[in-house]
Amino acid sequence: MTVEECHKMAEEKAATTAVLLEETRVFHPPKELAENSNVMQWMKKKGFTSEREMRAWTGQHYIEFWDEMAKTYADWFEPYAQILEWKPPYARWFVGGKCNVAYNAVDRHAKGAKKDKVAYIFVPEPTDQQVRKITYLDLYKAVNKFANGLKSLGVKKGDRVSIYMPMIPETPIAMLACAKIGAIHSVVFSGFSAGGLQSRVLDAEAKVVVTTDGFYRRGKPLPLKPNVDEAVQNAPSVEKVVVVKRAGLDVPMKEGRDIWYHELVANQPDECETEKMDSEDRLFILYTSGTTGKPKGIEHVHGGYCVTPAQTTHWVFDLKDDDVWWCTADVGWITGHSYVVYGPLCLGATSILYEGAPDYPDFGRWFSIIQEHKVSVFYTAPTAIRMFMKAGEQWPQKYDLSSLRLLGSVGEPINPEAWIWYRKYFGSDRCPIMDTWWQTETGCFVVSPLPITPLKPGSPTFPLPGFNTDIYDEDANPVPPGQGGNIVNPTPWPSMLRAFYKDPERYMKEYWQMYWDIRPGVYLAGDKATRDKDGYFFIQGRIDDVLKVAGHRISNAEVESALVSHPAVAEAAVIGKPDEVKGEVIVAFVILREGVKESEDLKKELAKHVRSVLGPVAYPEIVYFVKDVPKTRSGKIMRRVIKAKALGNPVGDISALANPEAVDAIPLIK
Ligand code: 6R9
Repeated sequence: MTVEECHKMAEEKAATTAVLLEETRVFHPPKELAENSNVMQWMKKKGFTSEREMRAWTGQHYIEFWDEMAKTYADWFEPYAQILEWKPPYARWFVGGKCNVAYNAVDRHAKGAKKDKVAYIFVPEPTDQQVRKITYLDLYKAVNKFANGLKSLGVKKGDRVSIYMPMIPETPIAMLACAKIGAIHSVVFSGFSAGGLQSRVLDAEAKVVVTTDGFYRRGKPLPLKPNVDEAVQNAPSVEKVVVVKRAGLDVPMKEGRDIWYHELVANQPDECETEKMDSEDRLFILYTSGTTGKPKGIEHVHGGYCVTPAQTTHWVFDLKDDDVWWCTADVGWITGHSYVVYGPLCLGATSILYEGAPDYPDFGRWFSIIQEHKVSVFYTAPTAIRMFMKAGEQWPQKYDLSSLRLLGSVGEPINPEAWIWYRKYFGSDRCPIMDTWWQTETGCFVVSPLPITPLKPGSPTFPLPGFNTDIYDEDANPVPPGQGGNIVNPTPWPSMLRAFYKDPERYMKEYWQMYWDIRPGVYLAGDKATRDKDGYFFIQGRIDDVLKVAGHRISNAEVESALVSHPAVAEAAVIGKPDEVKGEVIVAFVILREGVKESEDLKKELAKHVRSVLGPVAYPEIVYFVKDVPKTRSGKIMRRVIKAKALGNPVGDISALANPEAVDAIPLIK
């Protein structure tokens, strides 16, 4: 079948997942790759002859499985006394063990055979700037110097440090330095503006914020530090702001509070003792979007992070010693935490760290990096693939991509059309695609192929070893093939979230309440999915009001509250409109305050306002003025009904709404 035929076929298929379930194309991994894969070596050692049997056994014996993985992938200062203590909804793994993920990611390599191996190849955006190769020994020294610097500022074990930085080596260095001394990092994506940063700094009560003067985007140096100045104005916990000089911008430094990174580390020793952490000690907080406007601080721990990012990188992406790994995610999101920083470093791998956009100076940028640095395993998001599809296959065709052997996808469902294109033009119709389903909350891949799995386009295939991921109906029964239901994890795993920072009630309510009365301890992921007759998972999207815009997780409520913070706005409802490149774009329905005149300029102003409050990631592409929005009798905005009406789909029974007539006034969007 030609790609054009595939496109056409996929177009016809993309309409509903029901059609996806009829996917009959199966792509087998190259024999040699499967045979030599890391997972196959383990299976042989254990005597498993089939993948299905191995996945099932490791699910049933998950405690024994994770025990073996913890011993294989992590070094422990003191062994744990108990593998798991499970008191739903709280799990403690590797109880009594002492470890530190910075030791596993850096120290042990710098002191061993890998000390001169390159950990990061940093490719700066300005094409005239030199590529920087950072060895494990370089990384070790840099982390130690900054760890000592943080200590000199009074940062102690358990203190929170916010990191608001672009994709430069100092970002993982800052994270690892925190981990090393037992401080808890809270990375805030640099695409958030002052408002987004402020709410996260306030909630975390950060003692220190680490940032840069600016960063490069599409050839231009852009400022970042002013956002921090604005954000920390009313953040009494912040004692110091450390500024990395990156873009050569002239930024004001506040006497007594702000300090240059290079001055802070200049005279620090390059040795620093690694804190012996309890397995359950917090490693980081990462804020993510949920149903309400307030971002939730997901807490992760050292023990789990010493094990699963490395193990899943090793099994799913099959990293070998001579591989060059490139995960294009920003470190500000979970994918960057687990698969730019902790997973690959714990394995002692070589990774690309890239600062810029995929289309600058042109669409060949990523392909030229793959060619030049002989990237062998490449992991990105469907939105990037769709952008390249639109730009045309002439871009990948100009470059030698023969170094690639495995590809990956994450962040949202990958449509079969994009899957086929990715395989063909990145992967020469040869590289398997690992479509990994997971979340900020899970810390590592959960449903994903292995390099031995026969693939179906658009499916992340099966639960990984050590997981019992299932799809339940409302009564906690696994759904039959073809039927939709909730993705659940009925058993715990080492890198699961431990809590919401300072909000135990919400932790219980959002993830565990759903099945609590039937079976306590079933984790509700918040995604709908279905399985085909062969058991392949197909993800259908979120069950809650969470958007994925170009792979970035944003809640409808966050954007709505940003809109309502504008003096002209009385109320707002936000929905996601399907978009061929970004997956979804944000559409806002705004009710203006009495006396405010509607105008095109005001629409633009409101969109800009959201950008300044939350950041460019939350920019509404379309703004409509409406007189009313449909609500339940208890006053909850019915986004689902608005979306159905706006997209021209059936709205269902709306008779129980407080104001069914508001539905008629919702315009049909193009
Ligand atoms: C890793 C990450 C989590 C949500 C998740 C789901 C969606 C992620 C996916 C996918 C379909 C995949 N998602 N990977 N949907 N196929 N391979 O993206 O974490 O930002 O927390 O988002 O993303 O809806 O619930 P996070």
